Amino acid sequence: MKLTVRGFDVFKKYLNRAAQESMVEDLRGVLSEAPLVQPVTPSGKPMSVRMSAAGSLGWITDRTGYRYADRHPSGGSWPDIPEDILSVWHTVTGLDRVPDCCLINWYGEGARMGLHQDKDEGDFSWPVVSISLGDDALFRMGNVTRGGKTESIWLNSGDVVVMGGEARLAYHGIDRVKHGSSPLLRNGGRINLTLRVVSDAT
Ligand code: MD3
Ligand code: FE
Repeated sequence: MKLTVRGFDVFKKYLNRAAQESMVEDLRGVLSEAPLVQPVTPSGKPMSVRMSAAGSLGWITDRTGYRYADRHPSGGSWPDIPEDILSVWHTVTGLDRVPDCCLINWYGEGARMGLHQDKDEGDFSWPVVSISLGDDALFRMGNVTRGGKTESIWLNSGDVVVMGGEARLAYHGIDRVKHGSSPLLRNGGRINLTLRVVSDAT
């Protein structure tokens, strides 16, 4: 089932339970090579979300700023993006181009992500694809400028969202996660994957 909310295409339950489980298995492999880290914003504030990445680039933040980097903060290169994740990207976007980054956001109890825009990529004409796994999350969508009315929807395990066109630069965030609402991850929590084209180079 696909619905469109403010230019965001939401595919409810795009992945069935078996597909979600095998994706989580693949991610365990990725995270054993590139462990989750608790990022710190340039202001020195630790984020409540823990992060890692797969692909040629990962998004990182520390005291010196936000950026895409070709290495994990501990120095190793990022693992490849698993095939089943790439396949979701190609199918929902219809693009041949491979994403540069699969950012992995992990939400434990109480984690959230404030309203922000994603502006560290080189070309905003490429869409961003999000895959939700695990606990239910309240996703808030705003406007391309700060302020104004926002709209919220629940994202459940297996949902896929495509942000393209106008929606690509809209403010968005995660207000809360219902800890323990999904049986997918043994100890609860939520994983969100975002697939992005970062560099313009072809
Ligand atoms: C709208 N992640 O990693 S996914 C992020 O659930 C991020 O972890 C949230 O925002 C999460 O930057 C929301 C949905 C999403 C992802 C990227 C977007 C919405 C977006 C990029 C542009 C516009
Ligand atoms: Fe974002």
